[in-house]
Formats: sequence, structure tokens, C-alpha cells
Amino acid sequence: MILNDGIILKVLAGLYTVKSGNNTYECSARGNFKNKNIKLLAGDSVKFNAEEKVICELNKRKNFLIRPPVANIDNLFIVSSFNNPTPNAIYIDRLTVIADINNIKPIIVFNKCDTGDFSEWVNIYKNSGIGVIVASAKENIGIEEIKENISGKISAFTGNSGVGKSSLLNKILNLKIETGEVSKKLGRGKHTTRETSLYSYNNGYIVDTPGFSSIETEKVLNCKKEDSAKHFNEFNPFLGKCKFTSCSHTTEKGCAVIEAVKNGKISSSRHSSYVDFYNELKNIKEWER
Ligand SMILES: Nc1nc2c(ncn2[C@@H]2O[C@H](COP(=O)(O)OP(=O)(O)OP(=O)(O)O)[C@@H](O)[C@H]2O)c(=O)[nH]1
Ligand SMILES: [Mg+2]
Ligand SMILES: [Zn+2]
Repeated sequence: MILNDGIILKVLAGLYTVKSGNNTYECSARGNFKNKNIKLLAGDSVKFNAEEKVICELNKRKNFLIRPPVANIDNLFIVSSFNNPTPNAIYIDRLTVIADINNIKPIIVFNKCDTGDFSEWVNIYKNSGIGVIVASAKENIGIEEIKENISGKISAFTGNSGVGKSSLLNKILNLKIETGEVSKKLGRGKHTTRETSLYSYNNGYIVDTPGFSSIETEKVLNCKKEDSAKHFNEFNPFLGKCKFTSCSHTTEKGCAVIEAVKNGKISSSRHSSYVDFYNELKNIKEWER
């Protein structure tokens, strides 16, 4: 049987849109994936039979995420908007950690800058080494900056429902992906985007994903609490300089990280997110990992 290599552009109700060369195929998947408990994801590279339209093998993954469900991505754009809902630092920072653990470059996008001033938010990240883009899909601001980061790469957009992910993609791609109003009563989006899909862009792909209604990120099980601080890159110059070698950098006296927060070298918001992350890892039982 002849197998071709392809990339999964979309997953919908057990059907996979696979792209190979200039063609796309609506494929099903061999039963052996289910038996092995493998969930094929948008972005996966696979071997498939074009005649029978069936996916037979999963090629090695560079990385994958559960939320959003994507594989093999280079960039994760973490999108927030000024209002409805307001940005949430713990949520943003958890996603930067998940990206770092998986060798994905996180880029924070503050969208709808036509509705308010993001400077306090930008300030939080100025020492973090993480790229921040202030944007407005409505007023065409920040779109070029986003484009500079995505040629030849796979880039996924994530964030709450209604923050404007699909609107940004429409500007970048010159498309008309469906977008939805933010409900006046609930103050949030209506889950307009229902599936994760890859769109071709400049030798790469951009991935639109359905937004979340509340703060739900995947539990990070594959990180030891002792390693958690190094995923906050701006802490690195201070690690190893604390009074106690076993310092958790949460409350200890003589902690170089906490000292750096006091001196304004690390933002207190990022440190709070770190403490939240550390405490969550501390409470994960060994059998849960
Ligand atoms: N004022 C303003 N409104 C925007 C901007 N970008 C998007 N919107 C509006 O915000 C609403 C939600 O936009 P979407 O692009 O559907 O949001 P989404 O993040 O894709 O939402 P889901 O698909 O539900 O996850 C729409 O009414 C957009 O017109 C912006 O830059 N400024
Ligand atoms: Mg959308
Ligand atoms: Zn410390």
C-alpha cells in the first residue's frame, strides 16, 4: 500500500482534513490510534493512504498541547482584550510556561487597543523577555508585527472567547473567518469558532482555535516544582543567589528573586503567577503525574 505524508489541517467529528502537496483529503483514522489512546491533532504530520482516505501512521511530534489541541507549533500567540473579559495574568503566565516547557515561543497579544490603554499590562512584561504586541484588528494596528513572526512557521492563536483571535486572523490572511459579537449581558464571546483549523500563510500555517469561556489551562504535570522557576526566564539571573539553596522563591527571607521583585527588576505580577504555579505543582500527587 502506498502511503503519502500529509499534515492535518482540521479535526471534526472523527474526520480529518489532510493536506498533501496541493490537495486535501477528508480522511478517517485507523482504529489502532484509538487502541493506543492517541488523539490525532490539527498540525500533526501523518502517513495516509490517499485512495482509501485513511490515516495509518502518526509521524514524530515536535510538541503538542491539549488546550488548545494542536501539534508541532513554533509560536503560541496568547491573545487578551482590554474588556470582556479583561486580561488575566495568571492565565497568560501559565500559557507562557506551557509554551516554554514545550519549546514553543510565546508571544502575548493585547488586542482591541482601540478600546483602552494597555500600558500597565505592557509594563508587566517589559523585563520578561517575552514578546508583547499591542494590536487592534478593528483599526489595523499590530498586524504587521504579528506577520513578522509567522513566515515559515506554525503559529497558534489562543485566548478567551471574544478576544478577537479570528478577527486578527482575518486581517492577517485577508479572509472572512466567522467572528462573533461579545454578549452585552454576559460580557464575553459566544464561542464563534468551533474547531481548530490551520490556514496557510507564507510557507507556514496559522491556527485558529476556539476560545475558552473561563480560565482553564491544562495541568502541567511534567514539571517538577524545583524546575518551575526557570520557566520564568527573567528569574534566571537571580537563581542560585538565594540564601538557602533549597529556596522556593515564594516567601523565604534572603531570596534573591523576591529581592529583585522589590527592586522592580521582576514584576510582582509575574512573581504572583510563579507562586500560584509553584503551589499547584507542590500539590500534585506523584501518582497523578
Ligand atoms: N473594538 C474592537 N473590537 C474587536 C477587535 N477585534 C475583534 N473585535 C470584536 O470582538 C468580537 C469577537 O471577535 P472574534 O474574532 O470572533 O473573537 P474570537 O477570539 O475569535 O472568539 P471565539 O471564536 O469565540 O474564541 C467581534 O464582535 C469583533 O468584531 C478590535 O481590535 N477592537
Ligand atoms: Mg474565533
Ligand atoms: Zn529564592
